[in-house]
Amino acid sequence: MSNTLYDALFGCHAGRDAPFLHLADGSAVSYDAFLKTAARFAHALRACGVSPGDRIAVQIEKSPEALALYAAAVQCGAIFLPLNTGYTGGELAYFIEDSGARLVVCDAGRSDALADLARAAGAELRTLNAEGTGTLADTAAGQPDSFDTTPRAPDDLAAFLYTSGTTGRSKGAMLSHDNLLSNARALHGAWRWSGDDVLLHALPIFHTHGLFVATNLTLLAGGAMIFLPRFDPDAMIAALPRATTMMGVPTFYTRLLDDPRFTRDLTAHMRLFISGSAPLLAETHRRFSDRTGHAILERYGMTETNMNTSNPYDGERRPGTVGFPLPGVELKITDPKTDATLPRGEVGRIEVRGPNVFQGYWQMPEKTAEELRADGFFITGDLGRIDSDGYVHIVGRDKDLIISGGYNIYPKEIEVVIDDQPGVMESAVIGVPHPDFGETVLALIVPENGETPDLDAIRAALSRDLARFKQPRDIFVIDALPRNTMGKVQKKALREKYADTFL
Ligand code: MCA
Ligand code: AMP
Repeated sequence: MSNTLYDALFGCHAGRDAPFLHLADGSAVSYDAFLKTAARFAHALRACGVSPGDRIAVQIEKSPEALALYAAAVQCGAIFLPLNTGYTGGELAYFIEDSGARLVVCDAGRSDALADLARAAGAELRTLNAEGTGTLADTAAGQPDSFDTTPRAPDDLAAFLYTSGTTGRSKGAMLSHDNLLSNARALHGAWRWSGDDVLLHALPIFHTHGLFVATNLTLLAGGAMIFLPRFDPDAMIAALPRATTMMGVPTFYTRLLDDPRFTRDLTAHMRLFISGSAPLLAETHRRFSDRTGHAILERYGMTETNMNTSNPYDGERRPGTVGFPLPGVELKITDPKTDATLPRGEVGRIEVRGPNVFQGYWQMPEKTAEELRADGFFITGDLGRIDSDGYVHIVGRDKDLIISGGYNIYPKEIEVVIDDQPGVMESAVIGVPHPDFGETVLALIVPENGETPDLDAIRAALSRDLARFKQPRDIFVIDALPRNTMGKVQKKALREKYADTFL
């Protein structure tokens, strides 16, 4: 039997000398070398006690070895669980425990902090550093460079990606081999990816965008990536002449446009620029076209579904829209009250169905049933409409979500920490426009009667408990939160009132 994802993305490149990764120091990693590293890691995973179906929770810096660990997990039938490098110990504890991870892989700098946590959860702990060193690499070093690929069917699970929820409790989205492969295939055709493409890759590899959209697509097409550790304008400008394509969140594009070195000449040879993970302002789209002559291709996806829609490769890439459903993906707009499908032009809930839609939330059947209908349609939590030409517009969100620089933040998680502080009666956390991050986090606090909350202490508590990107950019103390007749906090009114705070 075959291994659905491994065979299509990795195994097919065995023995190929062509470059897969171009690194910042000018060196390259060939497909063959990459697959041999992956095979050694697959043996190392087995040596750590990882069996097919086990979860591997991974919080490590971006590196070729980190990517090889993903390949190794797929090859030995394990479930890969990548985690944001910014998460604190408290945040990690939940993911490790909830997923029942068999193995935790972290940077050596964090292993002391995570040792007790891993032990308590019954998981093994190994390290893998940005330079490719660490205890997992040590175990891998002596292993054979080929591995008997573990058979995996299309419906077997390949990855868990945690997404935060409105209640503040993260949910593990279960993605199957076929969820990932079918989506890579859809994008391959839609974006005309080829073995000649060289993708400028500066995204983190712990999310769908950098790991699945960018990497799986490159692997499927047999192309290469310029693999930068993070977004850095100097490195981007230096690498662009060797790239044919680039993917990024809108912040990448606004930052590049702010750089006078980012010119028409520098980008003239490029085949395609793609944006996603957050709304790309129509104004940014137009500024980009004016500067470079390229129309950014905007697409729309989610952790639970991979990519759903894309502007066309040929034809008009319409600013402010996310284009058409990808091949194999059905999309409809429904009435939130009646669930009925709405006609073109009307705003409602965006629902999607297709082979890309996940298998449910890990050990949360009720949550799964709330969002994934029995007929296979997934309620995205986004609000949108389809225009008369069929382009999908995202007009807002049905979920209380903030997207800052492409990272998702659920206000509840922050409100819970703030509400726990002395002197605080209640709080509301909202997203407001920000010139660099698109949206940023603002906290509004109502004090207990006659009290003056200590804002420094609140900031300290937030930075202890939550990743930096979730921490409010500012905190305001106000008299009361606006509420509707049902007593519900009117966040829309707050968002309007504070909209100009950072502009
Ligand atoms: C870093 N910081 C942030 C963010 N990133 N704060 C808020 N939002 C962020 N996104 C913190 C840093 O820790 C730092 O804290 C301070 O803000 C300023 O850092 P800066 O140097 O400006 O940031 P950066 O390191 O340059 O990072 C910004 C970034 C990065 C390049 C936009 O966040 C990024 O790569 N974002 C991509 C996220 C992504 O891949 N999303 C895809 C999710 P301090 O000042 O304390 O040092 S997948 C998805 O959404 C779906 C499926 C989809 O459709 O793709
Ligand atoms: P995540 O939970 O990280 O998977 O983020 C998914 C959410 O990001 C979607 O539900 C949308 O709200 C948002 N998103 C992704 N791509 C776009 C886009 N092109 N335009 C607007 N919102 C987007």
